[in-house]
Amino acid sequence: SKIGVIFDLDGVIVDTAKYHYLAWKNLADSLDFEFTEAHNELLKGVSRVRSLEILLDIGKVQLSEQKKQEILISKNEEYLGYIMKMNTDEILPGAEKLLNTLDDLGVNYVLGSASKNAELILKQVGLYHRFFGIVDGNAVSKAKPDPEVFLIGAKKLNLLPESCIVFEDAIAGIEAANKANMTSVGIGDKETLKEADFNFNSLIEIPEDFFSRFLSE
Ligand code: B16
Ligand code: MG
Repeated sequence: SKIGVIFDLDGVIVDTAKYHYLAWKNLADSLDFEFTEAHNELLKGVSRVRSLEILLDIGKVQLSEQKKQEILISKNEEYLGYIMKMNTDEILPGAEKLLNTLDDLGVNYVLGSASKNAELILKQVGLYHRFFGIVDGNAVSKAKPDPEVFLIGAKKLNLLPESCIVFEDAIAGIEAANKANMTSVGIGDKETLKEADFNFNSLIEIPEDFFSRFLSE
């Protein structure tokens, strides 16, 4: 196909942010500071290591490198416990329909996520086999807003960046897509994601003929 699509995972295909929140909150509790859902917004689309730095800043806590490494491991273990209980019910509304539309149009799609657990999460919700390729936190050296994750996605799709459409829920992700010279579609609050080329509150709102403008150009 002349176009391809790159999907972010957390916040677009599934809502894993709530599980990250549970795990980070337990950590904050153990370090004796408050970590709210508003704070959690700051961690969306951000890498695991960077998330910990932001969290410790919020709590004004300083830890040794070794302690931080231990925390990253135990946080992920707790998070994986939640992930292992996920099933197809947790696919966000509109996601499967959108993938079906792309299949019907013969448009390939890949994943472009910061998560190192992306493969496992997609398998849990039964969508892994549908993706043409996976680019995740294990494949990149530079986190969003660096465009690396999406540029690797374009290579997997065998397309130029300008032929790729990115679906993202995080500011850093929209910034990465724009830097990559791709079409950016913001999923979520329009004010927050105002840098996006297109905005929708959720995948349900994407019209059936959304891709025709790109296919006929
Ligand atoms: P992990 P996305 C991101 O996923 C999450 O939004 C972010 O909160 C998380 O810290 C990051 O993945 C890393 O996740 O700890 O599983 O490697 O939105 O890029 O799909
Ligand atoms: Mg996201």
